[in-house]
Amino acid sequence: MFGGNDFMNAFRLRWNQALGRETFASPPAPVTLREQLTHFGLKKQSARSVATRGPAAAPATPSGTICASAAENDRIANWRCVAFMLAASTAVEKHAKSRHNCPTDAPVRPYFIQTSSPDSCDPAVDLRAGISSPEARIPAWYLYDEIGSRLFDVITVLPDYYPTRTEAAIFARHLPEMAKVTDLENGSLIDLGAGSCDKAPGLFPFVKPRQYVPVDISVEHLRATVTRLQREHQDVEMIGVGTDFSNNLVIPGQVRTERRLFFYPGSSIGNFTPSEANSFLQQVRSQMRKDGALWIGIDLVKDHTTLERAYDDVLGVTAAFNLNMLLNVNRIAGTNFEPAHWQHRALFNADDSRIEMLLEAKAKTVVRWPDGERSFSAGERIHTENSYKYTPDSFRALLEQAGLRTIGMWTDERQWFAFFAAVLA
Ligand code: AVI
Repeated sequence: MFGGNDFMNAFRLRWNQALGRETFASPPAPVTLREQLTHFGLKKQSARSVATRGPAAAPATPSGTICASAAENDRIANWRCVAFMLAASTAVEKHAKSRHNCPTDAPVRPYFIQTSSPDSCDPAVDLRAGISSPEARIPAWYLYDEIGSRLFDVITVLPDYYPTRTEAAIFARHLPEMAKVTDLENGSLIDLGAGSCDKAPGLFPFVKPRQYVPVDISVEHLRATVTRLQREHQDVEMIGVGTDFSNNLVIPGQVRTERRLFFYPGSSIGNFTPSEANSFLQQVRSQMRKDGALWIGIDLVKDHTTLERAYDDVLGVTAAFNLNMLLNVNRIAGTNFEPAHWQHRALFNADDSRIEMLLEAKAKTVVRWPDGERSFSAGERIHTENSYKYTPDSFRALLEQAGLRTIGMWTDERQWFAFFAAVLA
């Protein structure tokens, strides 16, 4: 629950931001919830209404979301956020209490928390800088607009793209043993990058979580799926968390600290550089106690033809996925990329042990935006994604560097993919 300490810490943070202060000297004078709400210009609402619709006069906040970091530099928004958190914390506690006593036919509701804003900087500025750089690059997350996300779903079922299928086969075969080794029944299953939550519910019968915490960049991505899942699993408390965990993993105080199982499937850690992967693992470690564990999927090094075919499939879906990024960038950065002037490349860089996805200019081309341009000669490339491939030993070493100890590793017959279980070292 949004307990006293967590609440006070969050309150102090907001309080300091509202005052423009870095540190907090003494706690604010105690006042009643009603006084706080009136002071901040918020209408008094019922607990239920705050939990499901947000505060009546809050700043632009997605409905039903507990705001923990809107408008970082706007003092007024900060004051309102304080009030919102006060109201929301009361609502969440009342809601949780009422769940204990509620008649069995009452619907159980998940709740949702956005702990950081997905768009904290100006993406157009970053994108133009990356395109202008001598070694042009576009960050991989721009692959995932609406079309890109659908194309990625198709990629996961392509005959050439083996990781998703191979990971599923490892689960089908080894899940009971994995659950036995980790032994985290009745804990919190924290699903990092949950998306459409299509993998973690398959773990429920084995892991038997008390809480399910899907985490994604935006809580809005989770809302419909988690609401449906909650109906199907009424005994599991569900808390959807929106946060950009690639930079900063913040697990809110409502998530129980005991027996946390962090679940990071899909070999997405391969899209981080080794140093980003190290800091991500350290953050996971910092949110985990001795009784917790991490389950993480990685793609293993294998013959280069198989690797390159997985990222340059015969049907051209990955090529479309990569080229579509240019349309997304045009919308965000005001550029005039013409996808027909570019071709997809996917090459294995053995020195760095990674697949590099690139877009290569077919002929000399000039890309323009409102106050700038960049000329590309024929064959010049833009780097769009890395997908690192590990050996069992190199990944074990990466875990160790981050202070995590491997307690199990499961792989498929061809040793193409692996799932690691790790605990605090
Ligand atoms: C999301 N991630 C693990 C995929 C990968 O294999 O690196 C992204 C991807 N890019 C092209 N195909 C798949």
